[in-house]
Amino acid sequence: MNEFVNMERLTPETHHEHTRTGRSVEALKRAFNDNLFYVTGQPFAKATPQDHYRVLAYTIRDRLLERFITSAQNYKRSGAKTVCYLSAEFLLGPHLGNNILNLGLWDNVEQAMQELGLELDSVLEQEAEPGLGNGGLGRLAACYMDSLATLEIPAIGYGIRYEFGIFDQVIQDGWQVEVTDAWLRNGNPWELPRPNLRYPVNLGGHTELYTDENGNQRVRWLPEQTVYGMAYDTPILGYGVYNVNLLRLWKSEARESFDFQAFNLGDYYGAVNDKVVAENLSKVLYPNDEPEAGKELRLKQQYFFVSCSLQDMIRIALRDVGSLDCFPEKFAAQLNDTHPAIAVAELMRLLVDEHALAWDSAWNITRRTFAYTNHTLLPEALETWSLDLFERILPRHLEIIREINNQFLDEVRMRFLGDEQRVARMSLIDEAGGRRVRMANLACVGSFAVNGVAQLHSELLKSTVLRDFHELWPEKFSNKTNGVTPRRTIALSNRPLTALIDEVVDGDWLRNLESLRQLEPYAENPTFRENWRGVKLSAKQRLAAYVQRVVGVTIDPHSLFDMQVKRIHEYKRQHLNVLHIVSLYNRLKHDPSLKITPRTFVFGGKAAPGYRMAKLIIKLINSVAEIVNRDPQVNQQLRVVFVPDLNVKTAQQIYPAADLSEQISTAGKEASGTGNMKFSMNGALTIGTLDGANVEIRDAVGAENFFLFGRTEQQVQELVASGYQPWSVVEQDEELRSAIDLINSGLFSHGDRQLFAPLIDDLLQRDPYLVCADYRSYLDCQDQVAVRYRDVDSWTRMSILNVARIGGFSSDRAIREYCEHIWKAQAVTMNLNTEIA
Ligand code: NBG
Repeated sequence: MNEFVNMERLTPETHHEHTRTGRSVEALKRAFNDNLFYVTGQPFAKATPQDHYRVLAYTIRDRLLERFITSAQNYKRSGAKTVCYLSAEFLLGPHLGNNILNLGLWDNVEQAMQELGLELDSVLEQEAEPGLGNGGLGRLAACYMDSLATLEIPAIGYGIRYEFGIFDQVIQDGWQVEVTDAWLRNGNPWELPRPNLRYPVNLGGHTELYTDENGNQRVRWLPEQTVYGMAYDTPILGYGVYNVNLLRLWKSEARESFDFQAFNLGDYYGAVNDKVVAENLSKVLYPNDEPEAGKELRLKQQYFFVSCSLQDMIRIALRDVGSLDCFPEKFAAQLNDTHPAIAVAELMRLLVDEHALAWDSAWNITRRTFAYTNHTLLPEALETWSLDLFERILPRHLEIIREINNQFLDEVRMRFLGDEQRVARMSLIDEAGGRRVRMANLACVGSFAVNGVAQLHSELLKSTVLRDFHELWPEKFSNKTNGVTPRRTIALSNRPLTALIDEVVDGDWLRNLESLRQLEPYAENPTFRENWRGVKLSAKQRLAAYVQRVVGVTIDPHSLFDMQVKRIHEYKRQHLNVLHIVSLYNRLKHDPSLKITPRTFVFGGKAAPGYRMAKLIIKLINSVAEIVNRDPQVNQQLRVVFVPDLNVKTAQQIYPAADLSEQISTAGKEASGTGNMKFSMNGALTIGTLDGANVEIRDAVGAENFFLFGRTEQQVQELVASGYQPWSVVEQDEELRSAIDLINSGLFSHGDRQLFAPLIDDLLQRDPYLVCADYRSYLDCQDQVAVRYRDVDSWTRMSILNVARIGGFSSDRAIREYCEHIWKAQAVTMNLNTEIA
């Protein structure tokens, strides 16, 4: 008999009386008390809120583990293909609420807590989130893990267990101050350390030729240093299904706590030092948008996690299949941006040097294993490594890349006779000037599929940065528009909205988000609209209370909540938003009787620590906020707040409260955006440019339910090509000029006229992101927003329609497309009673 068939018998969780895994309120209470005693070693009366969190986390984890183990066994037995998502970032957000939701235990846990005299929300509040990502890219990886599990696709997420995630942001005197994120301080109940899963990772040194026992010429790498990667596993439970997938993160370690030989030789400090150096590798997440300096550690990090992951995959393949020939049938490995692109060379090295495959067979396997997602068109964000650095850290990989490059460039030469410029552009090594390894080129050459993350972005990839590759291999390219998980975006963040949707939408809409279409007719139902507004108002009241507590500013939940929440970056144009605020301030000051639609502007987002302009934008927002909020002549109609420390947890408070979502990047710069989807799913209307996924969101919700402004990507190109002169735009627009003058006057900077000069001068002289050029169109559009908001019913109608039509932006849809077109991966369905094939 199949030992995995009868899960009814295997699974004690179906028995209410079973404390360790039972699902009833009684069983949960008993388990909680049990764990409180045995895990924290404390009597109930002495437990702190943090203890309550930890104990509930273990209680819930107990209810995942059997599913976790059974899933792994079933996946193995089924022989199904496994998706490996290689990503330097996974921005997971707190686990506890998500796991309770996905287990279908919300009501029972809530009641159990209540009966124990605790409040579930306060317990959830205690969790320190794993901030192992910068923003959209890392959060996307987490949404995709959620969808893979929910769609029952066997998958492993591979990444780095950073000891310090993205820094915590504190605002002092209006400036961003970075504080280290010690998320592991209180331990992490969700991870299972796997001391038996450790892989060596070599760094530095040199290579040498040798002849093996069969008389073949081989290469040996004699590294300068070897560190070890140890696995830490986190179970990723699907929503409403039995499947639990695996997130495997690597922590770097020295071989031994002490190098005993050095110890015996008396070099005590040298021995400890090796340990320190090895452990540094997974110490801290790099904030993106950083200037080039000091990135040696970053290259080592990338190689470290990729090498551990590929060694792990090879171990699994040899264990399950017994050979590496079928590696591409066993695994589809997705490269999340170029951060793991070194995998192409590393898999070649492992296959050729370590497993003695012939070069051609190894290359055949490699090219059929990887697929690459590009996440940006910004030239400064395309990764390259100086040849010197690369050779110093990864001498063997440079040899391999040169060999791949030789064969590849021959292919190019044969296809495009005599086109040596093309050969130079496509080379994996940029031979001009600085001599650098181009990671995007390596990813394209080593992958069977390349995709962008929104239609416009994928088109621009083909016509700009990856044009040559598209001309060579058009069949490799496709689009996979991003998506976000409705479980966290709606169900966890916005329970009142979830309950209201539940009342009228049939079926399991959280698993089939297109069902939200059923909401459309309710846009015409006055009672439903009233309830819809009630839900929005309650979210705004919650946020207002949060802002009062955290920022100390009072905001009016009846005003229009106008929000821009995302990383701070010039291309995202938070400063365009600020120019609108300053213009409204000007209007109100010049006409004291003027009545505008009262607005609360909410900003949130981190700036890279080394990105001076972005940090100055934060200071500007806070400086404008200080004056506006204090001025009694305007502050009944205008308020500005900067919510500090945007992360997954704080974002969950913010999205539900938005009336208006600012998606105002310069057309052609935002690859996709995912915040745009999160706001829209929570009933906010979008003001946006035709950029990234905005284009598709507008198509989906209807142009009449979207506030469009600004130049198109084409018009941006044309304006730049024709010699854009920002100051001449400013000269011709009096309102823009007054806004800029007001900032220059020192009003917002206690009379200091120099403070914002770098920002203003850049706007007047270069304005690389066309803030001035789009200002007029933006302001006119904002005036329309103000008018439309006053028509309460029509606004509510638009809001309902936005949610009704946003179903296509679920990450389930995106993952289905990846599975079907790229990964060729299929579900392994499990349920309590049926047999699996
Ligand atoms: C970001 C883009 C966003 C996009 C996310 C997820 C990087 C390199 N890119 O527009 O800027 O939504 O990726 O695809 O972080």
